[in-house]
Parts: sequence; C-alpha cells; structure tokens
Amino acid sequence: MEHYKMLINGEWKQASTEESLPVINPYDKQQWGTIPLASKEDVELAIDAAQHAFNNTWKKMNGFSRAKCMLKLADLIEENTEKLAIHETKDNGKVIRETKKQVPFTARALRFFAGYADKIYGETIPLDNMNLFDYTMREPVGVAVLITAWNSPMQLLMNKLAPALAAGNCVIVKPSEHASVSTLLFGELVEQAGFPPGVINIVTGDGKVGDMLTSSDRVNKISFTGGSFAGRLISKSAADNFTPLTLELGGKSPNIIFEDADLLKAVPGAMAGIFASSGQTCIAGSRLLVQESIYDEVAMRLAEKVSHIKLGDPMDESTEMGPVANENQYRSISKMIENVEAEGAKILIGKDAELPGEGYFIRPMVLVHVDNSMTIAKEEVFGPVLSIIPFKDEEDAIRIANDSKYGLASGIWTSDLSRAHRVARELEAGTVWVNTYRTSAVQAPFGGVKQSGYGRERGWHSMLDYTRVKNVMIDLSSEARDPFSINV
Ligand code: TXE
Repeated sequence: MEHYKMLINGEWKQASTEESLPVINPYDKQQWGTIPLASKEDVELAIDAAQHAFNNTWKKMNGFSRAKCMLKLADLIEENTEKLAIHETKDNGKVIRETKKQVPFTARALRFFAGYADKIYGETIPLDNMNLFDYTMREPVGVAVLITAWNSPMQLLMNKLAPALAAGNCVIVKPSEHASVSTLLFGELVEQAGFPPGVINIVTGDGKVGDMLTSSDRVNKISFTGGSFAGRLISKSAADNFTPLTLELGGKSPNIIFEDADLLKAVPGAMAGIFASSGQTCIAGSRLLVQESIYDEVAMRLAEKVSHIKLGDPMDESTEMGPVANENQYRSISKMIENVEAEGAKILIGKDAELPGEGYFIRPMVLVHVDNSMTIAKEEVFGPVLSIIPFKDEEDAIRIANDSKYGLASGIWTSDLSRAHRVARELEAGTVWVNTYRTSAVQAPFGGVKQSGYGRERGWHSMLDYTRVKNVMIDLSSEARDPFSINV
C-alpha cells in the first residue's frame, strides 16, 4: 500500500487532520494506496505558499529563468515517462498505450510554453494627443487554481500549468480524488527541476477541497476541467469574488460522415472518436451523423470492427479498451444505457459480448435508429456508447449537429474541400476536425462554446487567459492640465 502526500510550499505533507481517501485500481477494484484529504487549514497554507512565492521569487525571476525550470521539468518528465504512465494507468484504467503517449505530450507542452516565457510583451499605442505616450504590458494574474478531472490527469494538468507558469503565475493544483497519483509523482519532479518552493503546490481531496480553493478571495484565476455540475457550482463561487475563470466541460460532439467520404479513413476515425479511452473524453464524437445513402454500410462496417475491439488489462500494450475509471462512472454509464431501447434506439452491437474479468468494464456499444431528440443523443454519457443518427443533406447535417446544448468538438468526413470549409464555418464548436478526429497539438487552441465552457487551452490563446493587460499613459508635455475637464 502506497501512502502519498501533498506538496505544499516545497514540503510533502499529510492532511493536517490525517484524513485520507483510497486509491483504487479500476481493473481489479483493489485499493493500492491512499491520498490525503486536505483540510481547510491545508488549503489556506497552499494559498499562502503560492502568494508568497509569487511576490517574493517567481515574479522576480525573468522569463528566461522561468523557462529554464520549465525545460528541465520537461526533460525530467520524459525520463520518467514509464513510471508516470504506469501509475496513471493503475489509477484510472486508461490503456498504457495511450498514457505512454500522453506523458511525453505534456513535456512537449512545457517546451512549447517555455518558449513564450521571455516573449510576453506589450505594445506602444499612438494616441490623438501626441504629447501623450501610451504603452501596455502583460502581467501574470498571481495565484491560479488548476482543477483537473480523472480521465487524463497529466495532460489536463499541463494544458493549464504550462501557460500559467510561462506567464509568471504560481499555482495550486487540485487533481481529481479518483486519479491523483500521477500528479503527485509529477510533484517530485517539480522539486528536482529547481522551481522555488510554493510556485507549484498540489493539494488532494474531493469536490469540497476544490470548493475551498475556488471560493477563496485570495485566488486570482481558476481553470477547471470536469463535469457541468461542478462547473456550474464553480462559476457561482467565482462570481462572488469576480475571479476570472476558464471552464472546460463536457460535450456531445457530432462526427459527420458525408456520402463522398473515404470510408477507409472515416470508420476508424469514428471509432477513435468514441472508443479510445473507453469513451471517457470530453471531445468524444458520441453522435455519429451519417448521410442516409451510406447509413447501413457505415453501421455494418462499424459493427464489424467494434466486435474485434480488444478489452482487457489496461497495462497490457495490446489492450485497446480498459475498464472505465471508477465505480461512479460505471454506475452512471450503466444507468444511461439501460433505457436506450425503451426510447426507440436499437443496440447493433454491445449487448452481451464477454467481459474480461471483474473490473469496471463496459462493452463498446453501437446504437442505430437514434433520433437527435433522444436522451442518449442529448446527454453526455462519458463512456463507449456511439449513437448513429441519419441525415439527408448538408443543411440537415448542420442543423442536427448544432442542435445540442454542448459545443466542444466536431468532425467532418468528406472529399469535397468546399463542403469541408462551408460546414466548418457553420458548426457551433470550439474545434472542427476534417478527415481526422481526436488529433491533438499543443499549438492549436482548444475549448468550447455553449455549455461546453469558455476560455481556451493550448496555443498562444491560452497565454491570454493567464495574463492581464495594464495600460500606462505618460504626459510628455510640461503644461498643467485643466483639472475640471476631460483631457484627451
Ligand atoms: O467530475 P467532477 P466527476 C463529466 C462526465 C462525468 C461527469 C462527472 O460526464 O460523468 O462529468 O464526473 C472537482 N468545486 N466529465 O464527478 O465532479 C473534483 O474534485 C470545486 C467531463 O468525476 O466535475 C475534480 O477534481 N471543484 C470532463 C474535478 O472537479 C470541484 C472530465 C472534476 O470533478 C467541485 C470528467 C466543486 N464544487 C468528467 N466539485 C471533461 N470535461 O473532460 C468537484 N470538483
């Protein structure tokens, strides 16, 4: 049994109350460790540490020095890929073939953002009154709280941490209570990389701990990835203190296959959209919109391929789908698929295939005869359940795609370049993939519209979320101004 500790002000600590939460492997349902359940006192200490580091060390280091720590951290992450990936897989059941790729991707993100650390500059602005000299500067916001979910702890963390550090902020990270271990192991590398104490703090615990952090008036920025329920609560507490907020919530993303698509690419693309990571991704292409003329063919091809998906031990490199991440998740997905037939959908595949062992396994499921108004097409399942919805033509596809409260990602499969651009322009989503799906790049901005959230992660755009603009105006003239009139 491993007993992990939290990182506060460069020191490894148990909770002040000595309370802890279990760490459970979803593959065998066995507890293999504990993480601290932080108290109010621990949370306040972490905020103190971040504030102190911001004012006394990190803010005083130039961008080049900040970048050096970040680059060293990236090297250390790469050296520890195996360890971080294995522990993440043991914690949330994500297949090792993916965690082993996600860990180096986080190092890539750190290097990308380290490049910005010494290139954050303002502008000089010519004014009407030429006796005035005006310029802007971009400043860090101060203390940022970064709250992540359990589905991809390291990757979600780095979407937030890398731009926050590059911009000069100090942070308190709160990983999900269901998968905190890789983030805590990452904390050991933070020390080795030479970050001053308090720049990166990691506190663990449940939503109550998250709430203590997000409702503090000493926090200057919140970035959250998780479900809509918690997102809504956090929006309310952020509103009380006017704390700027980035929200990366769920989705019900449309993946649209037109009749002129290359099906040899589109069918595996549809599978990548929903069965990778057992469907537990915010960008899951859970609504597959297929043009009527090719509907049956696409459904048959998918059913054939899905029947060969290899479920099993996520630690085995050949496994394609592991268990879902935790008991709550298992229960919530099981409940959602209970009623699909009563609503009129037909289960094409996924009802009674054999399951490998006792873990939290859900069979990959393909549903046909799905109408966009059904619950299964409206609500996020966050599991391996694909709904295939027919459409007539381009206009119909766009209408169905946009008929959702969410707007995170979308996909278009077509060989018609003009159609690809036309449809991309019309889709209400933060990301549009054309002839690909679930493809990531640190340079490309990522985030949602509508109830999928706001703000952007990755790319230059995320730097804007972790900085604020200050304007400086200087009167170069020697004349006194009229105190009773506006000076322009
Ligand atoms: O996430 P929560 P849950 C969706 C998915 C899933 C559902 C619930 O549909 O079934 O959300 O998942 C912290 N103040 N996504 O319950 O509760 C919490 O401790 C501050 C989509 O596991 O949203 C954890 O660190 N923090 C998603 C984080 O928020 C709070 C990924 C996420 O937990 C809090 C995961 C509060 N009041 C789930 N309540 C995506 N966008 O990819 C909880 N937390």
